[in-house]
Amino acid sequence: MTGSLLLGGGIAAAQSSLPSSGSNTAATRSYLTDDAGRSLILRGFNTASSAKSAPDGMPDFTEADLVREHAEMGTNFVRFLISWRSVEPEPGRYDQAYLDRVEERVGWYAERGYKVMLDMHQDVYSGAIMADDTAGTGAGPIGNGAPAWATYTDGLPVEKQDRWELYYIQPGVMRAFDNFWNTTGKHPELMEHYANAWRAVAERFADNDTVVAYDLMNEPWGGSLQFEEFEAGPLTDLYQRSTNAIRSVDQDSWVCVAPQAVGVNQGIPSRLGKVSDPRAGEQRIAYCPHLYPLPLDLGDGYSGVSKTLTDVTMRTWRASIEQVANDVLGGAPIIIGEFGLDTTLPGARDFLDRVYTEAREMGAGVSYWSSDPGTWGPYMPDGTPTILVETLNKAYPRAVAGDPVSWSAAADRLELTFRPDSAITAPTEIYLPQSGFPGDVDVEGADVVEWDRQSRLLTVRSAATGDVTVTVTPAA
Ligand code: IDC
Repeated sequence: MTGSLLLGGGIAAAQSSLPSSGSNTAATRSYLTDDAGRSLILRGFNTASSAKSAPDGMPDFTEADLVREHAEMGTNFVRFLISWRSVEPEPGRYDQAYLDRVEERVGWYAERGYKVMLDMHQDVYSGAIMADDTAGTGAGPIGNGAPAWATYTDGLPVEKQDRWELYYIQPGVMRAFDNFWNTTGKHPELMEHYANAWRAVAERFADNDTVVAYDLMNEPWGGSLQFEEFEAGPLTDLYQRSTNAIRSVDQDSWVCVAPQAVGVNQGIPSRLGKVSDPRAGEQRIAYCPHLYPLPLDLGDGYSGVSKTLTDVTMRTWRASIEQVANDVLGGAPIIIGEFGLDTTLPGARDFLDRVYTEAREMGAGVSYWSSDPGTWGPYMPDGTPTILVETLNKAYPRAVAGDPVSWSAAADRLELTFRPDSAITAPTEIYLPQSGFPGDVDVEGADVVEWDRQSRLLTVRSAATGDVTVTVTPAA
């Protein structure tokens, strides 16, 4: 069942409907920019799944946890989970105390130079939907996201399932989505509420330089509408309305759109429509898809047949993602909003390296799913690190004062080629981990502004007019 729902025929479908050249998509790379105009290379986590059903909507993640993450992995980015049920607990009433709590967490990130993307998360529509408890097993809420007042299952059944994803095709859940997208014609108000909830969030963070992006909806699901009917229809419509609502209060933050999750997360091409940004100046729409190759999600490792299938997924996924970012969204920057796996699976390290390599080549930001303790995360519940900590703690350029052309990193070497922009006065920032860069560093190709061994941040400047290549190695 899972296989046929998520992928059956998916790989073949993806290959047959890909643009045959595929190569027109590789050239354009664009980046979110900070207030100084620098291109941002974003690396971080989703924080956190624990927020989904917490009464106060906050993740089980302390400032001390952030201090540790920052020190041990050098992240500069977070996809921070928020939810519609917390923003708008009653129709038209926006909970400012909830937004205060979000803002407090954003402050922790701000203090350490991070950028934040707020993710309006949902899984299986809403925590207000319960699995039918006919077996008397105490079946509880099955998902999270929408407030109870916006949840209309019309009394249709929701039977208990073994995997959370399978709830998506239960009749009651399908109907809740059909009502949200107004496919039933009975609830035109729900999408309007959703867009207005975004306006309330954007109003709060419009002047906050740390919040750079709004991820409009986690893993959209169309109910009885699928693929083109859904993506080019109500999904694009919701994105446009939410973008317009955000722009009525916030001109500068990026708006992130994502495709239908099922199928597209596994490599099938998306049919999302164009979302236009009404702001003056350049468009600030970003594309934020997820990557979950099916074999890994089902618990196979990255080896043998599973690796072969995963590699096929990776190729079709990347081509599909770049095609939408470039051809549909007009050269939108890409952030991989989620990818993740059980780090104890065979080949997990290879898969992690593979994804970060792809992301680097694509010029894409990455938020790993997730920082929650456990075998998928960086730390176990008792605080012991998993392989993630070491695997993610690599050198990377964080903010580039010009156009990044390419970069690469090894344990004790960072190379960045970029075209300096003389209008940007802030320096280029490069993160260098303690492991490979314990002492002084040699820098070629640019002038060092500062090497701060405490924050592990190297800042450099170049007045060149063409491409420059900066090479950083530990001092001999
Ligand atoms: C998962 C959590 C799991 C929870 C489930 C449903 O890890 O504990 O029971 O959500 O809320 C996604 C989703 C993301 C998932 C993640 C891993 O966006 O919410 O978290 N995932 O399954 N899409 C594909 C994978």
